[in-house]
Amino acid sequence: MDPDWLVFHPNPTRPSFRLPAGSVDAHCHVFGPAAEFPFAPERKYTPCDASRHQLYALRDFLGFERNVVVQATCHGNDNRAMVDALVHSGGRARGVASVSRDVTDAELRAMHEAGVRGTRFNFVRRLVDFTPREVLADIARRIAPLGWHVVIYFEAQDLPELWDFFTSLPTVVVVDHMGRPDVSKPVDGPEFGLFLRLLAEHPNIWSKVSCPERLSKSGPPTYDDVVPFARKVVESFPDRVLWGTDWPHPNMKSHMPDDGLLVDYLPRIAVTPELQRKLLVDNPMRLYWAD
Ligand code: 0GY
Repeated sequence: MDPDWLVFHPNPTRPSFRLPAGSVDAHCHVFGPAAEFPFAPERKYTPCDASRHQLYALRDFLGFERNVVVQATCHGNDNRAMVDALVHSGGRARGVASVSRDVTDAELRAMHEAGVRGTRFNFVRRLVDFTPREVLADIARRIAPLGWHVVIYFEAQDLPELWDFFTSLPTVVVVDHMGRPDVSKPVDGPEFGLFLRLLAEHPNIWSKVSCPERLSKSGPPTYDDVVPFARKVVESFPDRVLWGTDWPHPNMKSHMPDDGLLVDYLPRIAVTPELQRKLLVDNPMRLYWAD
């Protein structure tokens, strides 16, 4: 089973930006190892193995203290690799799962005990098959009593159609990667304006300002065209933003980012120590380590 996308950067640069003490990498993944945790038959891509050992070595190298491990579509609703990473983290990792409507309360409770604090709904068509909204609404209703939130991943052009569903969710809602804006459009234009309005009008909606490497058209190493978008979100909603490396960068086909340089991108989008502390420490701690 050969991977069909690039392998993560083998020896990232040591960042020059010193992360605030207690920083959380709030969007990253573990994949396999496939021999132990097989990939889902319905997956749309096959990643390379990216183990918890490798993830935690990167955490220490970059200067993070904690991780939020997000279930990716290549593992479907089989959360075992992610949960295994949480239970071997010494309490330094929390997780976001992907579950089906028939998950039992006992299974949800066991995941909560392991450190899961959210479930992810993916609307990116190249990544998943369609799930009816009423199924997702049912899942949201089931996880809400645990205090979990919903992570949503979608593309900017689909926001108008998804708006009513997103704003009807009963939990905190975290948008992955700023709703994937088309950064060749203006930051003060109507498309990104709609996304900003989503957050302005709904105080339960948060945004990750991660993944310049996915959104950029100007490219590495500085991803200049994404900076104004992320900076705008950080400065408009400083108490509702999160950031993560997205290691090991699934599905990247154009280039593989240097994770150290991604850390060096941070002070360009969160330009004061206070904004950096909120983005990297206070906000993820409030959402994932409240207890
Ligand atoms: C990401 C982005 C991607 C993949 C997934 O669940 C996934 O497979 O989210 C992507 O291909 O854009 O956040 O990891």
